[in-house]
Amino acid sequence: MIDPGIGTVNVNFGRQVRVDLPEKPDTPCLIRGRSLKPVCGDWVRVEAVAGTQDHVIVEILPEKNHFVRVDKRRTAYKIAANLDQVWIVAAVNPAPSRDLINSYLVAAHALDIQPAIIMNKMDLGTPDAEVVAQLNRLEQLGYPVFRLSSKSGEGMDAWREATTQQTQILVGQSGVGKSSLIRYLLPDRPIETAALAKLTGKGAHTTTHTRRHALPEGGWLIDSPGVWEFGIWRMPAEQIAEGFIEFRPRLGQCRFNDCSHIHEPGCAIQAAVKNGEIARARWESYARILRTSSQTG
Ligand SMILES: Nc1nc2c(ncn2[C@@H]2O[C@H](COP(=O)(O)OP(=O)(O)OP(=O)(O)O)[C@@H](O)[C@H]2O)c(=O)[nH]1
Ligand SMILES: [Mg+2]
Ligand SMILES: [Zn+2]
Repeated sequence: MIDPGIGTVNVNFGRQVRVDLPEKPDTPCLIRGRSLKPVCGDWVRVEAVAGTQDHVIVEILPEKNHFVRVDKRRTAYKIAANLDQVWIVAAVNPAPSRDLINSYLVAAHALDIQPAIIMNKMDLGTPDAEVVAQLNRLEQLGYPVFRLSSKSGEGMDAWREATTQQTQILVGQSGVGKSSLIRYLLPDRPIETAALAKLTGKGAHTTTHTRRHALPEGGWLIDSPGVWEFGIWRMPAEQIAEGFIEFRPRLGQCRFNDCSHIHEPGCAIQAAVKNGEIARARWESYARILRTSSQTG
């Protein structure tokens, strides 16, 4: 074996993995052993097999962080590694279910990856009043919110500028236009997108693999298959509360150490909701996410 070095995974097709190696971009590689499961963005050590053209991934190097998707049993699976930012993509249509964006925010904070929000398909009109109010609240809390249309081009220059120099993953339900956003920045790349199903208005899971795309001005965007309904994995109640960033300065100030901030007396969070310092809609969303997360399913 010869050592062509350390590379970064672009996409894992199962048997074949494509790796950006020094001097050898997007090299097809095999995996040594069944226990190695490299994902998009993983740093891997690759060896060339002597006397052949084959390359083999022999080791996954320690990761900085990773993003997950969650299956029906609410088990988390790693889908991409070594990220700087998560773009939570929602759209005017299909509209986000009411706790979807907050759930993604909780997930991003739990994984310690910086989140930002995209409302796509603004060419279709204004989102529902509740969604508009939610986006304004999130903006006030300091989250970047980009209102875009990859169809009309609205907002796309500002977004392009925000995407350079980092490794970013786009997540969000199927059909919100994640792949279309990437295609807008990379018009020459064959990136699959597809119309929403006529009957359901849902996306049809067009993107099948999590894949990394290099941007011309630096940085990488990772496209991922949409999830229709993203529940969060089972996590401790405190971690859900920490995913609501305006709760953080008040955590630890409740009368009871194990306060769930829902019904207990002497609760600093409920007090802040009563006096208007925390938006009631956010607290209600927290309560629903907490309840769903503790259900067994
Ligand atoms: N009107 C409008 N339609 C859009 C916009 N962006 C994407 N679409 C359409 O929405 C549909 C879904 O777009 P995709 O980019 O495939 O969505 P996706 O999020 O990648 O979906 P999955 O790969 O299934 O997760 C396609 O028909 C797109 O043409 C937009 O800004 N405005
Ligand atoms: Mg897609
Ligand atoms: Zn409390």
